[in-house]
Amino acid sequence: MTMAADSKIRLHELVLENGRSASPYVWRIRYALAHKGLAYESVPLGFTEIPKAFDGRFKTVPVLEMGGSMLGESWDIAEYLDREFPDTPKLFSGPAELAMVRLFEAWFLWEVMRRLFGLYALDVHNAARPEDRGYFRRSREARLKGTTLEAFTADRASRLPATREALYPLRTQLARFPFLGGASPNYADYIALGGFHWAASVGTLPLLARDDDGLRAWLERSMDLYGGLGRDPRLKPLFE
Ligand SMILES: N[C@@H](CCC(=O)N[C@@H](CS)C(=O)NCC(=O)O)C(=O)O
Repeated sequence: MTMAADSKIRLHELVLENGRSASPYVWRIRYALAHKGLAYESVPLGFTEIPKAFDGRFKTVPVLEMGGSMLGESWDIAEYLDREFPDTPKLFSGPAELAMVRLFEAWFLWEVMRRLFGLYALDVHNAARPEDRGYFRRSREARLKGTTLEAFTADRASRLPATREALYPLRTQLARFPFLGGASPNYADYIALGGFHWAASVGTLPLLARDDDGLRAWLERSMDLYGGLGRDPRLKPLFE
């Protein structure tokens, strides 16, 4: 598509020491932009660069920049993209789909992302740019009421069975449909994929069992989407 120079899209992202974009929320928007066929320029930031980059206006990424304006919060960005580019494939066919995907997100955050943090909190620290590690440790250990990242994750392997079990609803859905969204991927797929991208970007403990065929087939299919957008030799194995 052609766009006026000032309507060029920039996506502010969070990168690790190896340069890989790792935020599950940024990945949602990477997939949302690909779904809509929108080209963009990536602006890589480390944890400690985020507050400075926006004069304190945004504390988290993704931040979408377009036509001189900035927008934070992945949900706001997704809805904005559907509004602003009505002639491109829709992320949400209507308010009912949007509401159901929000329910999916609430479930995924509570049941899956929380558990992934329990597995990978120290791995994120170790994979972050060296200059960001102190901030990451301080901010996350404060959330853990002073428990160190090392103590928090020391017994992490014992949490794998419950984490794998928490993914059961995904397997049920994927036994019926090729994607969580049905015949083709929707924003629920991008939310879940974001979580797996995060785990695979940092995780030194494989998340999934070797025989998890349902999730494996979906992940293969999903990583291939949009010209293999998710494929990256820097990814760590998700399967043991
Ligand atoms: N509700 C926000 C959450 C975004 C978020 O938490 N981003 C994280 C990266 S995964 C971040 O930018 N963290 C910065 C920090 O921890 O200082 C959204 O949906 O966009």
